[in-house]
Formats: sequence, C-alpha cells, structure tokens
Amino acid sequence: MITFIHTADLHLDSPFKGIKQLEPQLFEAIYQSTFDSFRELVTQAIAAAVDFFLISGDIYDEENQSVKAQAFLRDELGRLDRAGIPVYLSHGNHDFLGREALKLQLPENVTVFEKEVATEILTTKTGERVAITGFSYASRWVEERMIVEYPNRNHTVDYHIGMLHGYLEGLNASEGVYAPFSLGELNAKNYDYWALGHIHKRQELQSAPPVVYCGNTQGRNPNETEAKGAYLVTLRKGMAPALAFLPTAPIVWEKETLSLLGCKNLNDVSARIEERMEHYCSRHGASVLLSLLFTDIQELHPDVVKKIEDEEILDGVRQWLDRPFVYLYQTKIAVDTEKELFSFDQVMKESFSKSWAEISADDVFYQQLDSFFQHPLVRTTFPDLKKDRRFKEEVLAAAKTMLVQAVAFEEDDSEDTED
Ligand SMILES: [Mn+2]
Repeated sequence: MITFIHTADLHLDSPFKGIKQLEPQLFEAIYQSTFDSFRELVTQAIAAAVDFFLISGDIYDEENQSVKAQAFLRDELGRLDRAGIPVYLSHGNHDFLGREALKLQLPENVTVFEKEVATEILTTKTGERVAITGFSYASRWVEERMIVEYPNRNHTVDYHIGMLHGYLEGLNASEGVYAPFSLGELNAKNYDYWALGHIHKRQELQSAPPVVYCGNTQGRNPNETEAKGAYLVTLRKGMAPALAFLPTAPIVWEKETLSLLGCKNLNDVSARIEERMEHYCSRHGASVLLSLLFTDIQELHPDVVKKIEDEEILDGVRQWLDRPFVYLYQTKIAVDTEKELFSFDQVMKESFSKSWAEISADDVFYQQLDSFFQHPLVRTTFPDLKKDRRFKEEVLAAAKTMLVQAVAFEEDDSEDTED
C-alpha cells in the first residue's frame, strides 16, 4: 500500500490585484491565503505520514518569483524533509523553468522535473517501488502533446504514477490549451494514477485508474468557487484506489443565485442578503467571499435595481469581518431578458438559436476574429488571448446581451410611453 499527496496550482504569492482597493481590512488575510493553504496541507501530510508528496505545476503565480515565495516553499518543503517525506515537483505554464540565478536551493528531499519527460524511481519505507513520470515547462507556451513522450508502464515497479500539467481535450475550461492530451492517451500508458495540474476546478475524470485534476489550493477570483485543497491518495494492490479530499483553503469563494421574489425596497433586499450571510456565518470553517446573483426582481423598485447595478448596495450590508469572515464581494442581477424576449416568438427564437450555434463554433468564431488576433498590438500585449477560453465565452456573452437588449429596448420604450 502507498499513500501520497497530490496537489497542484498553488499559485503562491498571487497578488489578488482587484481586491486590494476593495477591502484593505481583509486584504492581508486574502493575500496570505495561498501561503496558508499550502502550510496547512504540509501539516496534514506530515500528520498522515504519507510516503511522498506530488506538486503538478504552477507552484508560483508568476515567472518572476518573489524571494518571499521561494523562501516559503523552501521552508515548508523542509518540514516535509524532516518528516522523511520525498517531494516531486514540476513547473507549469505560470512558473516555467529559467532564471537560474534567482533560484533558492530547495531541500534534499525535493526532486524537480526538468523540461524533458523523465521517470524517477522511489522505494517507500515498506519497500514498495514507485515510478513517477513528469516534466516541467521550459516556457509559458508548451503546445506539444507532451503525453507522447511519456513511457509505457514500467513493469519492474509496484506502482507507476504520471504527473502532467496540461489540458484534457474537450474539457471546455477557461485555462489555455497547453500540453494537451486525451483520456485514451493516458490510459494507453497503463499507469496506476494520473496526478494532473493546470485546470483549477477539482475533478475526478476517471476512477480506475484515477485520472484527477486536484484543482488549485486556494481560489483566487469569484469564478474559482468551492472548497479548495488537495487529495490524499491510497493505492493498494487488487483494491479500489481511495481518494480523500483535504480542504485546506482558509478562504472560499462562493457564488449563489438569490431570488428577490417579494422584495420591493432597499430594506427588503438588505434583509434578504443578511439572511444569506448569516447562513454562511453559522456554517463555521473557512472564511467566505460571497457573490450573489439576483433573480426574480420583478417587484423591485427601479431605483433599488439601479443601486444594485451600481454595487452601491454593498455599502449598506453588514459585513462579518471577524475570522472566519463572511464578506459580500459582489452583487449582480441575472440577465433573463433573452427568455422573456423570445418567449412570444418561436420563429425568432429558433433563428436566433441557429445563428448562435453557428457563430459559437470554434472555427467560425476564431476565423471571424482572425485579423484582430493577428494585430501586432494584440499579439504583443495579449499573447495568450486566443487560447483563453474565457475570452471567447465573455465575448459571446457580451454579444448576446447587446443583441438581446437592442431588441428588448423597443419593448422598454413602448412601456415607457405608457407611464
Ligand atoms: Mn494554474
């Protein structure tokens, strides 16, 4: 039997740029969160006396790693060293190899994968032999199918584990398509576990053998919701693999849809919000940064809608600033004009859906925007834009809102004249 930690995407020293202005009181806790989550993970790994510890890329947030982040990693990995736990780490697209002159020496228990795919062999305290295969990014853009460089299963060992920071094709995630692979390609290697990194949303893609994105260790924006942490994995010969998720993030981003049915004025909305915040307060555990998406606003006075749209409503909310804190980070109103607009005209709805499917297809979308992406300014300033799935989603969502509103305004205007 072997036990190990599978983590990735620590993004140590993430700057949390947008939050600094928002709430200086909480900023320190938020800024420290990437560090705190990893420290907690190391503590739990030592308590569980795991055989080894895997970090599948993006240890640091930036290519230019702060001395603080490096010293932190060195010291935490040093705690694992003193506990006799070997560490295998690879660098990803955020913290690719380079800048040797700026590297702090890591402790002796640490093996760093280089840019070529390589296999390390480890013998655990109970004498079981484990092969671990991985590589590090030599640059931000690794577009090759690195999976083809991975060797087939090593038949002289008890377990073979693959570490891979890359993109599972067909996932439709917002992360860039780097070191792409398919499930079939992974399975063809015949390994016992795939410790994936890069996609920040935690997901078990397959249970036997496990193919797992462990997610990042600390959410960094409103889209990185849910508890964050790492996996404690146990593999036994002839038994089903056991995966236990260890939540270690001190702060969790939550996103919730909240109905405002029955709310008419500012007081009603405030009361409804505080009810939800009390719910999070009573849960205990991690601190919460909450985003609320309001629906059913039909009874709400237009002046109140305006206050929500301007996010002025946040100023009136009683925030819970004691640790663990519960902080309302943003409020939005769900746009449902599409449903209302097309509900009365089936033909219009169908033709819109058809056009929509056409322009949403990757080939059409990217072809239409080709000269934009090729523009020198775009290429130099936003080199990653074309690979950013979220960019496409945002462009399409914004376009849809504009189209829908352009038609909906006609409706609004006619209503206005009745007032
Ligand atoms: Mn990452």
